[in-house]
Amino acid sequence: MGHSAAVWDYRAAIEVTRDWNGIVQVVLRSPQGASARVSLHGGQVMSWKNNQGEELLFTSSKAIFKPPKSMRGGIPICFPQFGNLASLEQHGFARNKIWAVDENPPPLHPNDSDGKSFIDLILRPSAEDLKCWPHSFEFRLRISLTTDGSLLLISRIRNVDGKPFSFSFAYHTYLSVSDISEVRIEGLETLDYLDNLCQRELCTEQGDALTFESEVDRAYLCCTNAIAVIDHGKKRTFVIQKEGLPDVVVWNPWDRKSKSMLDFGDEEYKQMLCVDGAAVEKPVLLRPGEEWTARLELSVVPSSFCSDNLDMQKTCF
Ligand code: TA6
Repeated sequence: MGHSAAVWDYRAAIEVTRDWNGIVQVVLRSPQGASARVSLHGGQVMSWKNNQGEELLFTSSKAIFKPPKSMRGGIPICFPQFGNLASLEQHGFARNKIWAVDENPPPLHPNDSDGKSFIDLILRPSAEDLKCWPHSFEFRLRISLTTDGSLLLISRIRNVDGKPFSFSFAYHTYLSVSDISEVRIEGLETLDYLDNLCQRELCTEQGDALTFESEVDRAYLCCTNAIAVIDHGKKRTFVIQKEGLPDVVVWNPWDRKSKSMLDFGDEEYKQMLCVDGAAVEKPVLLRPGEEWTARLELSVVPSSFCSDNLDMQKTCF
């Protein structure tokens, strides 16, 4: 369990519980009252609340909390593939496995620990996993809550096999919004994207902020390392900052697809938007011994914030 000596007793900031399936959940708390709940099922963030106890992530009222299926909501980890492009299950197996607490993780930068309550998890392939994806890996995931209530996810995936392997990846992030008609995304303007509703056809985003009037399922390519999801209805903006993740997947199922999902309410598309830090266009290649790191920081600021405040460096060259 992660903690660091400080005025705020991080040991008290971490609570271990079990869900109704007996699976361990860890609750991280910040000094001002924010919290994050993580399940060892899938290494999935189930909840992220601000200092006022407001839930910031979407969870379907029809979510199925029974392994191996991942809960519809929170932040499922999509690895070793995003999508259903190969023999693996949709979005890979990592989100359907029971992870373990990593008692002795290789050190991260002191900034990744100082002033944060965090938990370190690890996933290694089972014999069953190796049958369907014959590559030995260690996937270390650190989930942190900063003193100001931001949520930080750091994935470190190491090839511990004797041969190279490639994978795709996404932090499949279900944001809770007031109403999808009140939401716009800034920071994706003019970028190319693969349209999953048109056989991954390559398209180009127009010049204005992205708004929503129908189903959207797109992978934006070579994105800036920060984008803003502005929710006019709640007068708040999600700021998504990422490193090592060149792409951003944006998904809203809208009405027809919502009705086709058993673990999703017919009208729930109005209250959610998936904006995923991802590496999906170009698979990540790891040679034996190499490690890949992907960081995602989610924070919430008052809605006066806009993309002018974003650091708009591109993540692809
Ligand atoms: O976000 C893109 C996407 O691949 C959509 O096509 C949709 O399938 C969504 O992920 C949810 O996937 P899931 O396997 O969690 O139902």
